[in-house]
Amino acid sequence: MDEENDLVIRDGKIVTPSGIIHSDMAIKGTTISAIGRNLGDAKVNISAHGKFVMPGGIDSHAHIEQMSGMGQMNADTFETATRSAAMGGTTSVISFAAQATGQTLSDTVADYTARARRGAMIDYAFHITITDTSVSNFEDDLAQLVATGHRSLKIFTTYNIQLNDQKILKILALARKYGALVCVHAENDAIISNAKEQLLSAGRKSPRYHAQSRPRIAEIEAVERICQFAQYLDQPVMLFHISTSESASAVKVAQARNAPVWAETCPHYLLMTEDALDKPGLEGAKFMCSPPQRTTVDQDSLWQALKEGTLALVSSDHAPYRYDETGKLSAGPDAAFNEIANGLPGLETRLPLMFDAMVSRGGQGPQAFAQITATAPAKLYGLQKKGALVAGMDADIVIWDPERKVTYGSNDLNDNVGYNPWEGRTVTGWPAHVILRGESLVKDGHFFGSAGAGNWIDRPELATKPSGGSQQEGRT
Ligand code: DUC
Ligand code: ZN
Ligand code: ZN
Repeated sequence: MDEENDLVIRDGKIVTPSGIIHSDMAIKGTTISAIGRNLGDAKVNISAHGKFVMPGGIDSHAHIEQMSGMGQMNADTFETATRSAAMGGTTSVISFAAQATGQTLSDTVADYTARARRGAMIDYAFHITITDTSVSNFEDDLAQLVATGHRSLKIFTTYNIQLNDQKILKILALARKYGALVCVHAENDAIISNAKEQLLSAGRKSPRYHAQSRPRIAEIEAVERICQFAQYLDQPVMLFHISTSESASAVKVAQARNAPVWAETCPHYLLMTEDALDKPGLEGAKFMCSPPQRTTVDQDSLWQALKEGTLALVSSDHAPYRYDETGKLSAGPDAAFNEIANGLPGLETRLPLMFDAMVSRGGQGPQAFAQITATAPAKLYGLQKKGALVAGMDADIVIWDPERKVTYGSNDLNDNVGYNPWEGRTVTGWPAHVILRGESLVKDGHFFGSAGAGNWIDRPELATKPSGGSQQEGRT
């Protein structure tokens, strides 16, 4: 006789890749064992009547317990960041193992592994951020790390950790050789330096000038260049945080000619404009990120690009700094925009914002939401047992209450940031019950996680290969 189920979620609208099924879902141990009716008894039964049963969110771009490009430690530990993520319905995160200058890649990954093992409450993987290719054992370390399941790298074209074109090509070639995806922060550094210099010499230093200091053309140029590099070497890349209409078009054009490129955007580009920076005093610093928020025209283009699949997914780019002297105001109350850390918290708000915009107001439906917040990131980054509600997959599940309305307050998140950039915004739809590998992590606002309970996610291979137009995989 069949063993009893550990958990059955009954009578929910189960959002699967092949459709929405009004049914029950059984979990044995850490795994989804069946979807259907008459699944038998269970040790625990949960009613999901009137609710959506969704895959746990996967946030594939978050900065945790990490130094910024400007050399500042961010505000969250793995413990605070992953608690916050879980409270917002996210059960897996890919953060960064960021190489310090002179540090070997193996030491880098060992460092971040130790931090995550201590604190992480949800499952995690790392993008290895490469900033210094001159360190000892570079290629052997890289080969070894990729072979042991670290299947994504991250590089910058700007900040003091940028790689020049020659080094970028070298990394793309190595990634191709060993089988990793390369994620890119793509903005042209020379254009930014030029714009910054002009603004500062004219005395324009308040946060609102941050947007002008990173002109849209800086992003467009670098995105186009990286698309060409990806095609030249036939090496898949993921273009991070697309903010402009023209960059989205450049990605679309590159995909049409079969360049192996994917791209993502973030809620703050879809739902904020550069007006967010234009506040009294330094208040605008709370919203400063790079690339900066743009215009409503860009927002429309990004939404369209998401619908078409040009943009494959939405991540948070969680980059947490407190609005005090430990974070945004570390250069004092008269800081110029170029002395203020870039980034805003987003792990906890990404899913409710996207559910509200796509499902409650946008008419795109829960399947499209699950695709861009869980299924696509799992596929593109090789998280083989995550991102879809199918028998055999990890039981990472969120029961969404589509009716619950929440208005964000000034300091109501569970991270260590101390402000909510979405203060005053009302969202409809809320992650009522969050389950990680069969165990309740959050229920009705109560948190049951524990530090160190998150597992590192091995990625034995990427779902996509660097040739033959297979980059279409993961699109809607
Ligand atoms: N920009 C980055 O490049 N990284 C973190 C946050 C940000 O705004
Ligand atoms: Zn970035
Ligand atoms: Zn980032």
